[in-house]
Amino acid sequence: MKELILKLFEIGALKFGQFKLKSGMISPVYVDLRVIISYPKLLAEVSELLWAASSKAEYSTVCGVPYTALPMATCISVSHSIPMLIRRKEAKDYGTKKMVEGYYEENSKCLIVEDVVTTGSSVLETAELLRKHKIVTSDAVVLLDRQQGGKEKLAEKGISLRSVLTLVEVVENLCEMNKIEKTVVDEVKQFVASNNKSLEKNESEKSGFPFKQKETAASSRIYGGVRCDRGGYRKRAVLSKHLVTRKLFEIMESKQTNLCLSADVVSSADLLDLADTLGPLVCAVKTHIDILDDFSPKVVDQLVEIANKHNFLIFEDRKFADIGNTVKSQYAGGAYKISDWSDITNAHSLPGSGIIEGLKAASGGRKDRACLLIAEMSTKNNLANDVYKEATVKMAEEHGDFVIGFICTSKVSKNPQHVHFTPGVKLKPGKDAMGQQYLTPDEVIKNRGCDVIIVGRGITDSANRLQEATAFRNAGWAAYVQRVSS
Ligand code: 5IU
Repeated sequence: MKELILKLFEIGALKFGQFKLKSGMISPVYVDLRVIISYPKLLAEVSELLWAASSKAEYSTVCGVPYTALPMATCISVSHSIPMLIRRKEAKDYGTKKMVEGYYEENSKCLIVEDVVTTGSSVLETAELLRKHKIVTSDAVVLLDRQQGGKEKLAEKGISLRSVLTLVEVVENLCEMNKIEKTVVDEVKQFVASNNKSLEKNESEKSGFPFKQKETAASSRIYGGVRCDRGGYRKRAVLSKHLVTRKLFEIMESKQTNLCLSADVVSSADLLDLADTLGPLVCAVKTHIDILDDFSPKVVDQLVEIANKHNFLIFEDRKFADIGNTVKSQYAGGAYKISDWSDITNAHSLPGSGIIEGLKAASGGRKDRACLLIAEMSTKNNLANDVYKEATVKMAEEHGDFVIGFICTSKVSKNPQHVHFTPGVKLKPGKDAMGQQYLTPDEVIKNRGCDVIIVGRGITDSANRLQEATAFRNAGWAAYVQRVSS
């Protein structure tokens, strides 16, 4: 490895000094592996190392993340007779409009090849596109891991990242070879650590507790052998088994928001604009994809991109209600292919547990897909009574690998892993002309013990949506802070 590191240093692929990154952050190291293509021997060597690093992965095709990793994937393909796929960055505007070029079989496995990983978002983008084409992507390999959370982020999405080199290993070796000073090594190590730390610190500083929350006998209880506070999203993130629940609670804590925007608009442009403008303020965006007048698969691609950019979950409010066999096709197929792009969907418990089996089957066992059961509705004279509600909670308990919580108007389950989403929220109580009933964020979060407020017209009908969304976000978060610190 020493030789490789030295060569990379010598060709200027690694530079040390003060560099302003895309994010605005000042980094003591700059990595530019594009230059490798000017050194064919090195390119071949690097590709062999990438191939060797992924020897434990199972795959029948390779796909490079455009552009730098494309020649690396090509070398692996040619040297080891492994068919290659190319992921387009933009669809051609003529011909077949394919986003993935090359022959593949449904459910075949593909190894993603990348040159450098920082946050993992480029690998993830490629994985999501391949997954959309029903290509299994559970492994990726990278030449250099900058150790800035990418590996962990990808693991959350079910992708195991192997690397040939890590940044710390690179600088330690260069120092041993007297190429850089020890002070530079320390600076880089500090940069790596503070990047991770600043994430942690951000989270804890942003936890929203004006005074440190103490876990007292009164504020905590034992659930399933785990001691937890009554409502702390952070603790619940840690003890939650389901990936989506963990992710949701983590987003809520790090962005300090329990607001889910109900983006009930009829134009794609309006939907995307809302998601992009209000994305920083929300933990989730709820869609009714079938009310768009101008739906096209491109809209959900763009929505996923925006969700990644602003770190929120997508929740398609489909309210499945049919037999298992039918919802299976409704969830994965049809025009909308909901399971491809929506992290969360919801279902009525009315048909019994077969509906969950059907949805689960359609999700293909993906761990990053989850469902909420409708335990209660916000509307006047709805038919959900206590017996129905209790049976719904029991059904959720029995399907914890897919059901993560409820749509409800008050806390229905004591299981801290269950998330309670509440629709029918405005800043003042009230109703609409068709049976909708509104509660305030304070009532929903503080008094009724729910976790997420779902707000639609309270925001979308406002002349200043950003201002209104901020007001809902602040009200929801303040109610949460009061709940957990009381
Ligand atoms: N929604 C409800 N009540 C429910 C369920 C879903 O309002 O019981 I289940 C949906 C409907 C709409 C959003 O998409 O939540 C609420 O929108 P408004 O905030 O505009 O009322």
